[in-house]
Amino acid sequence: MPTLFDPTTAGDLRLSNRIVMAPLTRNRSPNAIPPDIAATYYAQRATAGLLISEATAISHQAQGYADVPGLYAPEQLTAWKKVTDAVHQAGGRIVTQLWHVGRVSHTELQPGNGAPVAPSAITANTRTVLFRDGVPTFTPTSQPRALELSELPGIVQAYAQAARNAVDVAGFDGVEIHGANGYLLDQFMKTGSNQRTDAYGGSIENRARLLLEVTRAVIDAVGSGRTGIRLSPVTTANDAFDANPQPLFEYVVRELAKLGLAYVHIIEGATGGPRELADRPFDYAALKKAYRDAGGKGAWMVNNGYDGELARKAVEAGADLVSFGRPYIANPDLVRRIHENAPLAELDKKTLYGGGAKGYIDYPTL
Ligand code: 8OZ
Repeated sequence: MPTLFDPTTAGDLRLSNRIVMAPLTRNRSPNAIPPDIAATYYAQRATAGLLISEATAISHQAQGYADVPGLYAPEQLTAWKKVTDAVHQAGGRIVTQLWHVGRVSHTELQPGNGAPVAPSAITANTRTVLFRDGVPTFTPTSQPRALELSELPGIVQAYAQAARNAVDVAGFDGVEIHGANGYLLDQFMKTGSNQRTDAYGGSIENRARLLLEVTRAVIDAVGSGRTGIRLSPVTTANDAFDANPQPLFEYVVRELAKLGLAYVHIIEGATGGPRELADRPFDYAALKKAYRDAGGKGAWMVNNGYDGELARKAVEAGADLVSFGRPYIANPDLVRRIHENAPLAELDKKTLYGGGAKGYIDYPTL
């Protein structure tokens, strides 16, 4: 029986253990360019089997928060290369998370101050982070406009180009498609945000179409062994809601199984909140079985609210990888702390979003 601390592989990625740093938005990238201290921040955490970068915009239109990084301009890629070099120097592996926020944005952040784009013109009941006098301020998202059918191929291509940029130029070991947390691809999949009547709305097959097209295009760009995906079947994040998530996500993972991904990353329950939701029941074992029965060979990564004990149990129950988000902020040596059953440091909420080195690269190791 493998343990959390045994090496493994996820597609083409060789990982020194099964503990993963989950993507964490930190809003420290003015002009969408990661700061120099991002190299220190990620390298400090390189003992994780795999680091997943903070969510990173695939285009200007894809951006929904102040000071989040991008993967579409040369200065951004040059800055990311410093990060990936530092992580590799420290013996780690790092993939980036490909992000299009869809309707979770604000006109202030959009090209030409236009409306954010979405499957349908339904405003999300959620807030984004803008800076007001340098202070991160939660602000309601703007009314979106529905994407034209003719715009969708361009969005698929933007994912593929960002993936190529990430691997070929910025030196990432791979990419994770952000299909979770109420952002664009999740908006298309779920009934609460998709009222389209074309080939991208209505049936499960239609609602899953954009996610699967993006996945195929990214695989064509960087290879299936370097491509992972993150899904959140029942999250409440960003007003996400689907009337019948079990058959939707079982269909999605059966289709993904045919594509040969490096890993499938599942947020169980409400992102950063309860793992079980009374009004949104979901059978994760059935989801994994649907993937394996359809021939899916990618690593199965579980997430949300794990501690060392729960993670050990998850691996015993057959999870291949366990990702930790918030615990990684204040515990750069989380692998060692879990291994030694050492106490975990608490993060400072005041320095979570925005700012500089404080609360970013100054959390000590044991
Ligand atoms: C917290 C704040 C802003 C963005 C996600 C990218 O939930 C995020 C995010 C999280 O996936």
